[in-house]
Amino acid sequence: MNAATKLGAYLLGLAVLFGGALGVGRAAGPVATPPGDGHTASRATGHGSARPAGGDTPGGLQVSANGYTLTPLPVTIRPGEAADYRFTVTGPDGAPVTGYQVRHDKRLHLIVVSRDLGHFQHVHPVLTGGGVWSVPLTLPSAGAYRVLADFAPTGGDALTLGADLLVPGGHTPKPLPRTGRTATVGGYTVTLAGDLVPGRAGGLTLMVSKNGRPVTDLQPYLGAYGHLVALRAGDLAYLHVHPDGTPGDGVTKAGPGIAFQAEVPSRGDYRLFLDFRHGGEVRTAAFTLTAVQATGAAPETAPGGHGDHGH
Ligand SMILES: [Cu+2]
Repeated sequence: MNAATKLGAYLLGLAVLFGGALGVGRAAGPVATPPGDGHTASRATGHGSARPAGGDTPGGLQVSANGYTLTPLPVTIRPGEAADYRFTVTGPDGAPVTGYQVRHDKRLHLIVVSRDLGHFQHVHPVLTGGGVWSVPLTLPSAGAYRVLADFAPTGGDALTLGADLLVPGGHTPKPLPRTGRTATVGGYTVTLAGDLVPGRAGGLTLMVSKNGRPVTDLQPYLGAYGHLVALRAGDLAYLHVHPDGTPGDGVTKAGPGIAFQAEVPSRGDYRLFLDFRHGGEVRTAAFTLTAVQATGAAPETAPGGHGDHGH
């Protein structure tokens, strides 16, 4: 192969790669949901009481589930430049869905995350005519991203569908940040207490402080004092976590602790993103946490990996 031929083959390869990715949403029709095997304890909790998409399959892994398909509209996103990201959700009848339930203050929650889990955005697209969702999106760098749409059609169950989003250009993936229980963001320090135990709902509490003082006047955001998203490292399975209590219920305090119930389907590393609002601004604190088998459960080898797994 001479240089020109090689270059041509390379470009053709790129075209196939990117063309294929853009075509995924359109090409994928409704897929049959495989029956759950009844013993994988993956109760990924969505907003509300919904079961995850695809029975016991965690949410976010499929572009199509239960007859609903996430279809991104073609767009080329350049690093650092705002783009209008648009998509539809088609229903079992093949038409774009226009009726959605409001959950956590919104009809649809969109998570955009880089495949290496280094970049995270939680945005709320607006529903324009014809069932087309639209959101301005700026991504910092080239690479592979995952878009996760969390919604419940009117009269239907909540589900989370996921699609790839590829930003052309050179890209150096970063390793998963080390496990840890303290995160800092914008002058705030957030510490995490509690464990992720596969197959068992467990409490996680995130304590927010600023300049060494506990924050006790958190502001409600999306119907809670915090919004926690957990994504499994390796496949970005989406585990939306329930907040414990709601602002104004007479029991739930506005900080410094924000409590959640989380259940993960398997051992391994998860990246947790906490959105909280204070001083009129929403900030995101991120943690890497390893889900470990409960003491006394069937013995399993501790997962290998990076960072400190200690607690
Ligand atoms: Cu949201």
